Amino acid sequence: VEATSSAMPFNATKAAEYGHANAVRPSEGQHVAPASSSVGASTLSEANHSVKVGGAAEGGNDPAAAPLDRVRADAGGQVLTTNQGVRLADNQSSLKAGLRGPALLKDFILREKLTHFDHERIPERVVHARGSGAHGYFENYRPLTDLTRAAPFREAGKITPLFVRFSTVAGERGSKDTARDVRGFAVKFYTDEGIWDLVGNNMPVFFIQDAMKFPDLVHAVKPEPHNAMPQAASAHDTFWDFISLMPESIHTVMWLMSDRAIPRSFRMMQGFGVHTFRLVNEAGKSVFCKFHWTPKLGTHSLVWDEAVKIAGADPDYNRRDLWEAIEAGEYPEWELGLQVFTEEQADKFSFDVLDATKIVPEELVPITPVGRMVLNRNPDNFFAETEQVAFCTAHVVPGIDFSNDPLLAGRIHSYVDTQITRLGGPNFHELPINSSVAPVHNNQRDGMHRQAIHRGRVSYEPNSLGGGCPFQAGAAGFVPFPEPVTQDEVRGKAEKFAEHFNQAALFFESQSAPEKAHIIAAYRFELSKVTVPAVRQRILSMLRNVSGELAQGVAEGLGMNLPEPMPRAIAKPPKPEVRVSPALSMTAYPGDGIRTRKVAIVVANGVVGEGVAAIQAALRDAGAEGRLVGPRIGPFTTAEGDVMEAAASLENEPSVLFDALVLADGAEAVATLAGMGQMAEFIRDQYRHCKTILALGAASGLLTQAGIAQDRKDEGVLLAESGKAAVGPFLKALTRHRHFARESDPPAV
Ligand code: HDE
Repeated sequence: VEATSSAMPFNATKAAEYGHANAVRPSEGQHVAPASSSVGASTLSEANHSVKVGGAAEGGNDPAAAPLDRVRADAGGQVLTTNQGVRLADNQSSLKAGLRGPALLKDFILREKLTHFDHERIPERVVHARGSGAHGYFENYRPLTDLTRAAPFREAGKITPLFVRFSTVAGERGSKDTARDVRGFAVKFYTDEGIWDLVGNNMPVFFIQDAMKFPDLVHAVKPEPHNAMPQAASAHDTFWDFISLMPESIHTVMWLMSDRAIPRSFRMMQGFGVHTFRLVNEAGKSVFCKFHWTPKLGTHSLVWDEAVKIAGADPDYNRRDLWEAIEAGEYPEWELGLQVFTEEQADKFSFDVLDATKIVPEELVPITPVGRMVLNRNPDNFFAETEQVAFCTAHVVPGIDFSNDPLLAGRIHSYVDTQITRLGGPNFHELPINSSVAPVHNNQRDGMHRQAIHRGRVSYEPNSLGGGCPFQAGAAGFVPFPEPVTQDEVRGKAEKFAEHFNQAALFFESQSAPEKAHIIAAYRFELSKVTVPAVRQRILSMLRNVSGELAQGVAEGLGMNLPEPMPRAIAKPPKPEVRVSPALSMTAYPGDGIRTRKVAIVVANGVVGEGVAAIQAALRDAGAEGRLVGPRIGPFTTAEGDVMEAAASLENEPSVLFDALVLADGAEAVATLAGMGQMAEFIRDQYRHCKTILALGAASGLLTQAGIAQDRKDEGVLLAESGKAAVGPFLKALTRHRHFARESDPPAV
């Protein structure tokens, strides 16, 4: 078989070594040294030299992209082969002894295909199994060299490529996106000085204080081991049993019961590094630091009834949203902010900054914006990139260091360790998505799936045979912050770790009225799924230490009496510095405008086309989408005699997949829709989920039919005669996203 330059041989490097790309056999004794500048001839790690970009990166201009070219495979115009490059004559039938005879063992082609297929799956992540990823970049605003020598923060305008993976925690790889859960927010920075993974969550605190408890927490929340139920849900006995015995978890559970646990979009949630980290500057001076990502689109969430229905209508809801936004050029963006404080400041706080169940309120240490992250490229291949990406908290670069947070300590071990099982050995750093854009040279060798072909005899240091290379970097390398340690070895916790309720109360008291109501409803729902009354009772006794209003509301919802408050671990808890922090409410981050919001414009034959066109154009101008939804998909004739295409139907994209609703005018269309049960359901869900509804002309009858009578009209339910007149008020109402003033528990509609 002759390899031609148009049909690229699989291993171009090898062919080149023998002198020309068409070579089929090496000539005797010939050896061609690989040109050091040629990507094809170098080792994988050498090939990953950073291609640095000054200034702001354009859409898709990602310096981490080019190194991946070496492994990108495109089959366009290519012949089908086995993994060994043998061309396949027939990919339809196995080899048999006669047309009706037995299949033959010597059919290596069938066997290779089935064997590979049998091993297509790798173990899913033990937590955060379900995730979605995207490429992008970080752009630094100004030099932070006084604080840190970390490469991404060195110059103004500096661009560092990155890959982000968002995830749910408890559900399996194929579970739904809209489970009530923490969301992972993991960022891999491909810095000039190596990989830095900031493996965070969309909530700034964690359930436990010490890594020792992590397997227990995960076992408690995962499906129960005897019957593997429930999938992707914390609403079951074992989770709440564990929580009821772990008062340190209550602060994070408050966040979990809030709307933060059901984000409208990955693009509309905050991210947090959670732990206290260290920044270290060139002079070796260190400060403490907490990392915050704030989305440009603001923080927005679903409501619970909606999240439950979306799980059926589109289990890929958040994944699709991220994918479609990036495909449409609506690149999601976050601002990175730092809370920087000294050890002396930290010592004075009423809480311990090494305790991951605590935040540092912004009132004590404000957040300083330092740069922005833009996600501008979808992965080429889900498995190769999003599934195989390996985030590890141990991956830090010079200028970033750890604090003594005991939870972080466990993570520094756990993440590298888990990849060895999940990705099949210690060479996962060579997978293209994981490999550094800074050169990698060391004396680590061999192991399963080694890609690099290390040359020469030397795989030890010190050496003279290799000219002493690779050599130590000294002060230019990673130098750990020399934190003094002179204490006895103990199992235990520092005193301030024993206070569990102050910040849970701070969180609840900082919420708006609708947010508080949603938290109470979430506790009610989750605990209503708990079958053991003693567990519910213990949670209620815990909640009494958080807020009387909360405990009372939950108890009423469960038909229970309030028990005594849970005894506190310390009799006289320290007074909190802050009792209300507005930044803890999602209302603090409304975001700018309505870009990428999806509006359903319901049409049928006989619809008044002029109104539809006016609304659609206005939405387009505002960066939102007006999607035509019909009794079925396909063409419809307007009252004016034009043809409109419905992209969706009431059946295939139900109400919960839209942020707002427009009911178009036209007697014939309204009559058709009035005869469809799904229409009333569609309207009722829009209303119940507090979305903006606009009815044009005769369509107001559909509202009445759905039970939204005159006395239920509010600022989010708009009536108008013409589309043109309605545009202004409609867009204004849409900017508010939800109209919680209409909400009641139980829902009136
Ligand atoms: Fe993780 N966590 N974790 N975690 N975690 C994993 O690593 C672990 C914790 C977080 O998109 C695992 O590669 C321990 C806190 C994210 O690939 C595993 C402890 C925070 C992701 C693991 C924690 C996180 C993971 C599973 C306590 C927020 C997904 C697969 C000591 C700051 C990353 C894997 C991705 C994944 C262990 C606690 C966030 C098993 C032992 C706190 C976002 O190694």
